[in-house]
Amino acid sequence: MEKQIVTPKRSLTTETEKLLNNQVGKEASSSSAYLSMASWCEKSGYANAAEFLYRHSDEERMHMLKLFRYINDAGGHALQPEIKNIQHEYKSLRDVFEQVLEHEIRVTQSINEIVDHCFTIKDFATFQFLQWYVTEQREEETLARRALELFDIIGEDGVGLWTIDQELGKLESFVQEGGGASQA
Ligand code: OFO
Repeated sequence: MEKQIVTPKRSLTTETEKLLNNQVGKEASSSSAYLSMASWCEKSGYANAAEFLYRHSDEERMHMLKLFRYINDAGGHALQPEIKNIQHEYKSLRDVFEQVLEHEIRVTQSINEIVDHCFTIKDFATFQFLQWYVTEQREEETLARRALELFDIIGEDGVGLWTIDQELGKLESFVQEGGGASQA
């Protein structure tokens, strides 16, 4: 009997597809968490912190969509994630930014695991695609760390919180202009 040759329809493995969809969920929940934080900051009178987090919520949605489109382009099936357990109340402005930093560190670890997986199985196309996220995470962690440092540098007493809120409004341009230590 003649041997049948099966041509694979895609190089994306099921395992990689699952990991990428899982990351879609993480980016979507980042977007939702930052939106919720933005709302809390806005109603608490921290207008600049709110704007910062509204922008970041949009950015996270863009991160999600970039992955989403990649999965389908690579022959997989991108799945709309379900977002649950959104926190609506925060102890303080500092609590918000502590959570942002913890969140970004978890996302970096998750990206690193997928990058490692892709390298191991020699999926170099996805490995290369993910380099954008590697760079992005480094920037996002720097930004979150700088935000948190403001609380220690300025102090929260008196007009401290008001000043911190003002400085949060300038932080992105400061980091983009090379104020972050990650620019080495
Ligand atoms: Fe998508 O970078 Fe933050 O989480």
